[in-house]
Amino acid sequence: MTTGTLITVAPTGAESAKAEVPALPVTLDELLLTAKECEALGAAVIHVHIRDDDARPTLDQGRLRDTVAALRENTDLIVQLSSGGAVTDPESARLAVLDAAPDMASCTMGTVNFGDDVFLNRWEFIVDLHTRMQERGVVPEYEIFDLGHLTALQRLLGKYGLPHGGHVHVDFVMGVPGGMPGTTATLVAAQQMVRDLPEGTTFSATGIGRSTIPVMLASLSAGGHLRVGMEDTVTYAKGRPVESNMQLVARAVGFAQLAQRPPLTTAEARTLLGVPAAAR
Ligand code: KMH
Ligand code: ZN
Repeated sequence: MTTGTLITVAPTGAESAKAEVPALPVTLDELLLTAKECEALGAAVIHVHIRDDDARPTLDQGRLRDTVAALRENTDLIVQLSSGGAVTDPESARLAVLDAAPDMASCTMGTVNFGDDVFLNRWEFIVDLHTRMQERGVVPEYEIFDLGHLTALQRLLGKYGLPHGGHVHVDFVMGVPGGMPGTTATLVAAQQMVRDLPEGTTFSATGIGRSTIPVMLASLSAGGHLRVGMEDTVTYAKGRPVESNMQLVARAVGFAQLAQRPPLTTAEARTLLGVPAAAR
């Protein structure tokens, strides 16, 4: 593979508590600072979950719109809103995320046990999300927590057609307790299954917790791209909490450069993913 590396930063997530992880960006100001610094380091996409005034996960429409606008104003990053939210969010609020008109949104391809919880993604809900994104010109990133989710994606695309922009991009979220493990063998199995998807399909990978580094190395060597951030890991090394999202992006950039697959610019990432240039 000669292509560069698409680096996505997922800075916040919905699972960690600010009280336990003080470095987590939860306010709009904290998010913007993180976004600007991660872009300067080499990130091209930001996967966004937002929090309320009490730092709890929210899908509040006004906040989502303000966040999209502020990220567009202050960065050239591709803005990808999470439609996954928190495990407690209702389907209606998750679909309404699209009303904030992001460049991209996540679309999880099936239900998965999520630690002690269940991350519910019914087939009809997935179809709704996919077809609404097609209608509104939002580019999906298909989140794959288990190998069967790739089979579901093949079925979705066969029945309902390609996403907006025509390019298919998936993200392997590996190492969730209840999903596929964050191992090289599993990443290779997932990569093999990507071959059954439309030609040119690209993949990123992220490993939760201690699978972060093995998954990053496996993905780079398999021609995949990277997602990193405090949504996925809050430990940098054994006994060392992550200091910032920038620390994780900087490490990913270093690995990508060592692999001679340097970070894609935001413009290159837009071309790869079929996301139109930002309207400024
Ligand atoms: N917070 C998880 C329950 C996504 O962003 O689309 C779901 C998640 C996936 O993070
Ligand atoms: Zn997420």
